[in-house]
Amino acid sequence: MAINVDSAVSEIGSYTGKIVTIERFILDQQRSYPDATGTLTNILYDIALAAKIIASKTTRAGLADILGSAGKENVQGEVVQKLDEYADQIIFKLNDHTGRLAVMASEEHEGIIPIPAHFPLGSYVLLYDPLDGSSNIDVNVSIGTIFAIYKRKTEGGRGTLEDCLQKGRDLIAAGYVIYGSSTMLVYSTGQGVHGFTLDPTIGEFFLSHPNIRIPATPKFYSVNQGYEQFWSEGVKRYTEWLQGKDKTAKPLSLRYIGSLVADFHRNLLSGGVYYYPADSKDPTQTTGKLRLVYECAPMAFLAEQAGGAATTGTERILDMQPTALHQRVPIFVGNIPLVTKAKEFIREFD
Ligand code: AHM
Ligand code: MG
Repeated sequence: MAINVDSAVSEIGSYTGKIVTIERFILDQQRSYPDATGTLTNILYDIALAAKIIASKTTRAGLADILGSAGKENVQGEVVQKLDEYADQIIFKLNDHTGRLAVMASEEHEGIIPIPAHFPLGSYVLLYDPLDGSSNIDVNVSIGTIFAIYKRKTEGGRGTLEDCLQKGRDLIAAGYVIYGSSTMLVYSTGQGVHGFTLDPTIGEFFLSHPNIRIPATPKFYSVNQGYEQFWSEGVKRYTEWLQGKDKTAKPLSLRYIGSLVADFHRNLLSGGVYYYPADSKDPTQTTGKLRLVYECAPMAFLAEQAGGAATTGTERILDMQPTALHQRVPIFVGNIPLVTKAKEFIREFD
């Protein structure tokens, strides 16, 4: 039987008539760096493979006997879901023995994760949030994996905490996987942001969203407005401005999933701002909820690469020097004018 190549190509989302798998794309990008050794390329492949394995598990979560809490709490005192542990282990196991990494750190572990002594060491550092938005797992809402890759700073021996606590502006690559109505991997190595959609029937990621730019006209603002009473005056007034209450700007629609990857992804493609501000809801934790190294820095890197911005309200996220692995910071991320406005309100009222 003759295969209609043209229709096969358009079906899998080629943008130039070429079939562009994630492998081909990453290799093409690598070729533009004559000194590249291929190590980063291979780390990205391993993450893509982890994404496929995690996707196959998450889409069957309701069927397999894996749904629900594992009955433990993580270092932040949150209930750990079984799928979190699974995703955490998959990413670790695919990367521990390759000789590409000096050290890893995961949102699910209190300290750094050393490379086991019997495996070789490499020069890169991998930080990851294996399954972000995990409270959404048992209600079938989109969740995601976030990753950040740095070059090690220390020389020789095993990687250290210092290697993991680097400024976001020194990221070599960052990205996320969204497990939604389809599975997508979105990443940047500092040459724009590119999105790949998984064809589950053949288990391959294809380039579907080359060179993503945040649309100039934003549509959405995304925040947990249930916590408004705990916000500062600046954040309250900023939110009213987003709602168009002062009549100087058109109102934006509110969309909030409660899953950072999904909220960020929607705003990346549609334009808008996501924020998780500092609040006074928990007096012991007044710096916002999201973690700098696992969540905010990689998303800030992607936002800037897509023509957007990210701030704590007073400081560019990518300029922040992390002081602890699980440090939390406020974040406002999205279209530059919306992020700038957040800083203005905070400067004036807080
Ligand atoms: P997690 O990493 O423990 O899943 O928590 C992070 C999640 C984000 O995905 C999401 O944006 C936020 O927590 C939602 O928090 P809230 O329920 O307070 O709005
Ligand atoms: Mg998270």
